Amino acid sequence: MPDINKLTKAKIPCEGNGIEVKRTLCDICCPGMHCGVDAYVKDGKIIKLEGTKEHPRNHGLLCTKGAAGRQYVYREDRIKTPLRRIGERGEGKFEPITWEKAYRIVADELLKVKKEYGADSVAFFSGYTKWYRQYLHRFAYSFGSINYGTECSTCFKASEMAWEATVGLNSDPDMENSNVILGFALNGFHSRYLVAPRLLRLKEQGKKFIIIDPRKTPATQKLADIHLQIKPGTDGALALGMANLIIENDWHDKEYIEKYTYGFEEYAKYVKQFTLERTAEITGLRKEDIYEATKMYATNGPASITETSCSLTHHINGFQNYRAMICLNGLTGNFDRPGGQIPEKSTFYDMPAGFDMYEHEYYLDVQPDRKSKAIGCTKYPLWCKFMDEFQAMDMSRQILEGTPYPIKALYGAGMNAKMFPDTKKMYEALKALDFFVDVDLFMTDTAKYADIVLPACTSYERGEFKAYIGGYATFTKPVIEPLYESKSDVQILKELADVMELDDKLLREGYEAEINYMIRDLSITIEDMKASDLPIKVPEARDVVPGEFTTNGMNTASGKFEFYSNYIAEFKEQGLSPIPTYRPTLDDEGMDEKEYPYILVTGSRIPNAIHSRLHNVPWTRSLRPDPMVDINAEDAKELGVEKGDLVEIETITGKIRVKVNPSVKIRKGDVQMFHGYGEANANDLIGSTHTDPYSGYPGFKSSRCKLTPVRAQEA
Ligand SMILES: Nc1nc2c(c(=O)[nH]1)N[C@H]1C(S)=C(S)[C@@H](COP(=O)(O)OP(=O)(O)OC[C@H]3O[C@@H](n4cnc5c(=O)[nH]c(N)nc54)[C@H](O)[C@@H]3O)O[C@H]1N2
Ligand SMILES: Nc1nc2c(c(=O)[nH]1)N[C@H]1C(S)=C(S)[C@@H](COP(=O)(O)OP(=O)(O)OC[C@H]3O[C@@H](n4cnc5c(=O)[nH]c(N)nc54)[C@H](O)[C@@H]3O)O[C@H]1N2
Ligand SMILES: [Mo]
Repeated sequence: MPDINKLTKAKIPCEGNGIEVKRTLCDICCPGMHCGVDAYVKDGKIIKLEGTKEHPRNHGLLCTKGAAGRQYVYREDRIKTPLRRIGERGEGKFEPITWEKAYRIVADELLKVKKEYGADSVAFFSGYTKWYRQYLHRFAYSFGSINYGTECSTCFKASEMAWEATVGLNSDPDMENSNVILGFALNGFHSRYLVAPRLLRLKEQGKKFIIIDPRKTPATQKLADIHLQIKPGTDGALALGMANLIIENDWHDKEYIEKYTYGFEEYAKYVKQFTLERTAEITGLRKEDIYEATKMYATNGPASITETSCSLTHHINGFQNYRAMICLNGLTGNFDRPGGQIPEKSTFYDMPAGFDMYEHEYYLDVQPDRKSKAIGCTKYPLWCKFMDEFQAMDMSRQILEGTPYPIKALYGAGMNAKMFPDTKKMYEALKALDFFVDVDLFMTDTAKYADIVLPACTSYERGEFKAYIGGYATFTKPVIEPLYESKSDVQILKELADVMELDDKLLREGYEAEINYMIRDLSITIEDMKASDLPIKVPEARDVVPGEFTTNGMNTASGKFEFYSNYIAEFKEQGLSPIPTYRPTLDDEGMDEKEYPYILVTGSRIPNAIHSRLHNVPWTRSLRPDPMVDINAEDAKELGVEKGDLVEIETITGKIRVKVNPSVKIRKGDVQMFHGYGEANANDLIGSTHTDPYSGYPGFKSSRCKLTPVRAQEA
C-alpha cells in the first residue's frame, strides 16, 4: 500500500492541453459510499470523472451512479437563479429574482410566522443530503424551533434505534472473523457496491452465507449457501422461530446469557409460540430450510448478522423485526466478540471513523425550550426518545389538521414529497402552508409548490468536511465554480442568518467555524486537510477492541444486552412491547386478501437509480428506460401479460400504471416497484398511516395490492 499521506496531489496527466485533474468526493448516494473522484476539468467544466485510485474508501472504483456524475452535475433542469412563484402552487411558474430579494422574502415570511404562531410553527426539513445537516439543525434551534426533521424519518435510523434499545449503541458485523454470515436482506451488490468485492472475497475464504431475501439477487446467486426466499415483512417471525429452535436444541450460549443479558426468561417464554410449523406458515418458507439455516448459524460460530438500512424496517412491524433479529446475537453470545457484532460509535454523519467529534453539541448548545412536542412525537414517542428530530411521517397530517399546534411554514433542503407515503397528501399539505421555501439542485415536482426556490450546488462545486471509516478525515475543495448563481447550502443558511440577524455568533461565522468547533480536540486542522487532495489519517483514531464495551457495561438501564428493553418499557402504556414481538404486517388498512391478493414491495434498490435523483440522467436512465414493475413470471402468465405490457397497480390509497417486467427472480405473489418516478410514483400507493408505531416508518415494503392488465384500447 502506498503511504496515503505522501500522495497529496493528483497528477496532471496531459500537461499543456489545459486539462487539470482535481479531486473531490461524489455524494450521490449513502455517506458510506462517498467515493473519491478525479475530476478532469477543462475551461472550468468537468469533462470526465474517474474513481481516485489512492482513495482509502473506493480505491479507484466508481459505481454506475457515480460514473454518471458529470451528467448529474449538468442536468438541464438545474435551478439557475433564485425564483419566486408567480403561478399556482404546483404549476411550476416562477420568475427569477436576486439573492438579496429572495433572502429578504424568506427572512420576512419565516419571522412573520414565528411572530404570529411561535417558532415551532416553522419546520426545517432536509432530504437525503447529509453534509450540511448539523448546520441546518443549529439554524432551526437558533431560530427557536424544535421542528428539525430529515429523511431519516424513513431511513436507517429505525435500525439504529433497535440497536440502541437493546445495547445502547449501533453495531457492525465483523465478517472477516465470522464463520457464518447471516444476511437478512443482504444485497450490497445494488445498495452498497463497495461491500460487494468484500463479500465475494469472504465467500472465497470459505465463509458460509445464509441470505434471507424475497428476491433472487446477485447476493443470493453468488454467495448464498442457503437462500430463504421469505415472504416480505415476516423476518421478525423467522428470527423468533430461529430463537425458539436454538433454545429447544440447546444451541444457545448459556454462560453469555447469564452474565451479560437481561430479560431472557420473558423472551424465551414468548418465542415458544414460534414453532417450526408456525414459523414456516407465516414466512412462506420450508420447515427443513429454516431448521438447516438455524443450525448452520447457531452451531458454527462466531457468526455475524449483516445489517440493512431499511428492508427490514420498512414494514409496520419493522422495528420489532429488527429487534428480533438483533436478539439472535445475544442468544448465541455473538455480540461484542470477534467474528460477531462489534459496537460502533458514529464520528460524523453516521460514519464510524474511530475518533470523537463534537457533532451533536454544535446544535444541542442552542436548543430551544421544549414547550411543545416536535412533529410526530405524540404518535411515535419511542422515535422521539432516541432521535433529536421530528418524525416527518406525521408532518402532512399536522400541517393539514393543525393539531396539536399549527405548522405554517417550511424550509426544505432537498425536500422531495415523492419519498413520503401518500405523496398527494403531502402536496395538499404543501399547498396549505403560508410559506414554503425549497432549496434544491433541480426544479423538482416538490420545488414547484414552493413560494421561493433557491439553487444549491453539488459536491463538485463546494468544499465539505467528511470522516471516513479507518480513521480518515478530509476537507474537499470545489473542482469547478458553482454553476449559474447556485451556492452551497451552508452559504445559503449563513447568508439568511445574516439577513435575519439571527442571534448566533458561531453559526454566523460559517461552515469552517462549525467544523473547527467540532474537531477542536483533534490534532488535525482544516488547513492540514485542505493541504491534501486525499483523506488524511487522524492520529486520535483507534480501533474498537471487542469485549471492551461489554466489560465497561453497555449503555442500557441494566448495563446488559436487553432482550427486555427498559427503554421501550417506558412506553408500555402506549402499547409498545419491551420484548421483540411479532405482528402481521398486511392487514391494518382493511384491504381484503381476495380483492388485493399481491404483496407490494416498493423501493428495493436498483443499481442505476437513487431515489428520484437519477431518473433524469441519460446514462443511468438508459439502463432501465421506463418505470417497471417486476412480478413473478408465473403470475404474469396467469394475468395474461408479457414484458412491456401495461398494468395498473392499485391499493386502497391510489393507483398507478406501469409496464410489467415478468421475472423468475421475484417470489410468486410479490410485486416489486422502484420509487421516485414522476410518471409512476410508487408512493401514491402507500397509505400515510400505514406506519410502524415504534419508529414511525412506513410500510413501504409490505402492503396489499391488486394488479389489472390495461388493455391496449384503455391505455
Ligand atoms: N416507496 C418507497 N419510498 C421510499 C423508500 C423506499 O424504499 N420505498 N426509501 C426511503 C428512504 S430509505 C430514503 S433515504 C428516502 C430518500 O428520499 P429523498 O431524500 O427524498 O431522496 P431523493 O429523491 O434523492 O431527494 C433528495 C433531493 O435532494 C436534492 N439534493 C441533492 N443534493 C442536494 C444538495 O446538496 N443540496 C440540496 N439542497 N438538495 C440536494 C435532490 O435533487 C433531490 O430533489 O426515500 C424513502 N422513500
Ligand atoms: N443503487 C442504489 N443504492 C442505494 C440506494 C438507491 O436508491 N439506489 N439507496 C440508499 C439508501 S437511502 C438506503 S436506505 C440503502 C438501502 O439498502 P438496503 O437495505 O440494502 O436496500 P435494498 O437493496 O433495497 O434491500 C436489500 C434486499 O432486501 C430485500 N427485501 C425487501 N423486502 C424485504 C423483506 O421484507 N425481508 C427481507 N429479508 N428482505 C427484503 C430486497 O429484495 C433486496 O434485495 O440503499 C442505499 N443505496
Ligand atoms: Mo435510505
